[in-house]
Amino acid sequence: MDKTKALELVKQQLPEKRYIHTLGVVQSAKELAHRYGVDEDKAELAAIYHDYAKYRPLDEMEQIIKDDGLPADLLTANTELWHAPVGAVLVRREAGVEDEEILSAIRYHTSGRAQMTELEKVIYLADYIEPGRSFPGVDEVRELAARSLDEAVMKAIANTIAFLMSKQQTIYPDTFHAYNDFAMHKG
Ligand code: DGI
Ligand code: FE
Ligand code: FE
Ligand code: FE
Repeated sequence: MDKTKALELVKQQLPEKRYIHTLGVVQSAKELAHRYGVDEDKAELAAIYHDYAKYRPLDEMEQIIKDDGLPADLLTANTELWHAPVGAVLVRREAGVEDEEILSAIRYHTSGRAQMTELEKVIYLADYIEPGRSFPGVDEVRELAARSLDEAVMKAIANTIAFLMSKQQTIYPDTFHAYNDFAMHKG
């Protein structure tokens, strides 16, 4: 799959500002992949496609969750989570991506999960620290990202949980599972 074609496909799916965010995620993902010895071509493709489904109508995404055997608990979770697992389905179906490592990086880029692969960590983190992001705490995670992939992802997940709790939003179990996994294994 060549990257120019992938970018064209994604550009058709996204408004300008989300496409610019995607280009930022691509840049950060390539840098992180290089630094941490992750396949840079896979990181680039996963980054290009990570928000592919972000602007699909909710009723279409709900149907895909039901029809394609995605976890049923997504249906009662925050709908902001849906574009990640639905994106993995649609990137396979519409863009012909068959690489399971790339698809799982797309699938878990919003929630994280326990036992994240190195590619999943790179995409999760790149999405959080790409140059266009400016929320509180992002610079601290950028600094951590220069030293430790695990510490940076753990902080990003902790910040996300704290932010969601401050707004009294629900937190998807996989997000807690990701946090606990890093907290249990940190060195
Ligand atoms: O798609 P992006 O905006 O680039 O970023 P994203 O996919 O990481 O996150 C999308 C939204 O999902 C963001 O507003 C925060 C929210 N989110 C992330 N993890 C959880 C979550 N929402 C809930 N309810 N639970 C989570 O665990
Ligand atoms: Fe390189
Ligand atoms: Fe996303
Ligand atoms: Fe994103």
